[in-house]
Amino acid sequence: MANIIDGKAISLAIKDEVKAQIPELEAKYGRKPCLCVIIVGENPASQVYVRNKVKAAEYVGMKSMLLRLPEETPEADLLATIQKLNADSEVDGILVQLPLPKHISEDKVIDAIAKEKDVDGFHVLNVGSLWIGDKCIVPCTPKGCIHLIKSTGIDIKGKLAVVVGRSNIVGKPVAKLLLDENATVVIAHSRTADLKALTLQADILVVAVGKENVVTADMVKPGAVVIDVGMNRNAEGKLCGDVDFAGVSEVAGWITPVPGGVGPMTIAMLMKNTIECFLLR
Ligand code: BQF
Repeated sequence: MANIIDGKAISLAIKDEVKAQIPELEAKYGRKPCLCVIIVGENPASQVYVRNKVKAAEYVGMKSMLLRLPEETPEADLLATIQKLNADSEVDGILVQLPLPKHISEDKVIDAIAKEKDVDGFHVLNVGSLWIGDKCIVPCTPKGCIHLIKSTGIDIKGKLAVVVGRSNIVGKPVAKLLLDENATVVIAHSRTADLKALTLQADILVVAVGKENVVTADMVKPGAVVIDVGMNRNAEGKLCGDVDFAGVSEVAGWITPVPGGVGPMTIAMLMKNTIECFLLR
């Protein structure tokens, strides 16, 4: 039976660290860090996510702003809002909740954010810096995944890490971070010829596809560390990941649950990134 990696507890410890830092930062710089979250439209999942982010900011004692814009907001208006926040010396971090309505270009919007206020680390210049190996803002979810893997005490160096999924938000950056830890990294995806043959060799398996039961017990090497980034609703409407938790937890050495695994770590890393952005300015 696998050890369960308690993302909720680990994220709480990180948030408490940040919470302890805020009064020191305020004493030193005369103001608190401030995170601004923008949501466009009424996507119910996005509503929950932005609420989690604002709640966490309140918990750690930083300033936060939530801007709600209607679904029909023209792209130009959103870009103008971002320009204003870029120029606002009180704002340290700007986050635009994704996905955006179809008439708005996510790339254009993300790249309009001043790169030193890009708390998500999605700006093209931050992505470039990440891949070159320069200092940068590291995307929250990948950063949280590495934190969870390290929490097991296993040594990442030299291990075979298989990442399933190749999104710009999780798959690609988490692969780069694993490479930085000297893992041997394979990225698998929907066109991978024999997924099971790869995953069976993985010492570390990160699954970020966005589909239920992509990884089952027969696909996992005994003792492996399994990080489930998925956030799906199953037939009964319950939250579930991309990994068959019941089955895989019989085989894996370590596994993250959903909920209570990677999700809370994403939020904790956002708090850390906001502090980093504050210190950049
Ligand atoms: C938990 C996200 C898919 C697409 C866009 C805690 C969150 C989720 C779960 C959360 C996510 C997922 C976020 C739990 C933010 C993580 O207790 O398990 C927190 O708020 N997340 C997002 O902003 O955009 C997404 C998943």
